[in-house]
Amino acid sequence: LSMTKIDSSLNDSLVLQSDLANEVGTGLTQTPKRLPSRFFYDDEGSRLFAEIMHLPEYYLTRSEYEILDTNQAELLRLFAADGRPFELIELGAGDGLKTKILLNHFWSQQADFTYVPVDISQAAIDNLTADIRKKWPQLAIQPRHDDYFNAIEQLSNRSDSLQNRPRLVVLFLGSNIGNFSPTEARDFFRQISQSLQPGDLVLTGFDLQKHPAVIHAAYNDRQGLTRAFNLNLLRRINRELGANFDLSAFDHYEMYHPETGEARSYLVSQKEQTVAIRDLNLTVPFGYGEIIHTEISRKFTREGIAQLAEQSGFELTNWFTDCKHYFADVIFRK
Ligand code: AVJ
Repeated sequence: LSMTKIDSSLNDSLVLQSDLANEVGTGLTQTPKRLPSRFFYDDEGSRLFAEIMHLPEYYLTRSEYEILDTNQAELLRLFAADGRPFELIELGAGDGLKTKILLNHFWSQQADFTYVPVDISQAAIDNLTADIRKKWPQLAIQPRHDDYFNAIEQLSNRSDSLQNRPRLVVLFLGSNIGNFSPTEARDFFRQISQSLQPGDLVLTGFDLQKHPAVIHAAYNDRQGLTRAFNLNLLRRINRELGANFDLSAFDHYEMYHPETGEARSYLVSQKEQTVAIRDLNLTVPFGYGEIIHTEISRKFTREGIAQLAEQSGFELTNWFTDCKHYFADVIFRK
């Protein structure tokens, strides 16, 4: 699991630059070429992803929305059990589209909680904070511009004593875990588990295995937003590392493999070409049809999720799904 140290006083294009440089340098000199999907989320990438969530083909968001909407009362009962205050820490909050359903309900029920959205995009966190302050001026919110790993590390360094501490409820929605390898996913939840106290909870979303055509379409939308999202990675490298990728010479390609549950995204070089990356003093040759692997969006089974909980020191206590059984939100209890 690559740990990215972030100085939250700087903006994300600055702080991740050396990390981006390293990963681009190694990823584009390997065969097959690859770039890590976490670099999708510069401000433009975060904006494009927010649009993807509204696409007809991108069922994940609607399915999870339905789950949270249907189960909001039950979730509040679980979070606020024993009448203890709770802290809702959302890793990768983005525009908070789905979380606002919960915030709205919790607020209307006068629940005693603080919302701590964490996101790698400064613009995303600023917009979300402004929106929430407008909708619910009295809601306690502590926004953090940070990456997941740092935010988790902070959980265990809290100064409040155990007795006075609110229950921590970590939200990790949207099947963001799908971008991790199985080992990374296990290590990620282990790290969260080690930072929590017994009784603390994680509410996390998993996209489930289903008809391959449904999954394939979600990453091949007709409007071409997923394509723009994927290509934006090259634009970012042009801007931040002084590269000269010609975006019109690369195409988007996605492939879902139902035996492994992996949806893989690629950028495809449409001709033989050489790209110069000034800041790395590197030229990268591309063959005709050569790919850069940019993302894995893993799809899960119920057994796989149960195993993940067990391997990372959690108990899977609740399982919520949408009416089509496309998606699951589950509670992992420490
Ligand atoms: C935000 C990681 C859940 O993998 O479905 C959307 C990102 N990539 N379309 C996903 C994404 C292409 C998304 N996650």
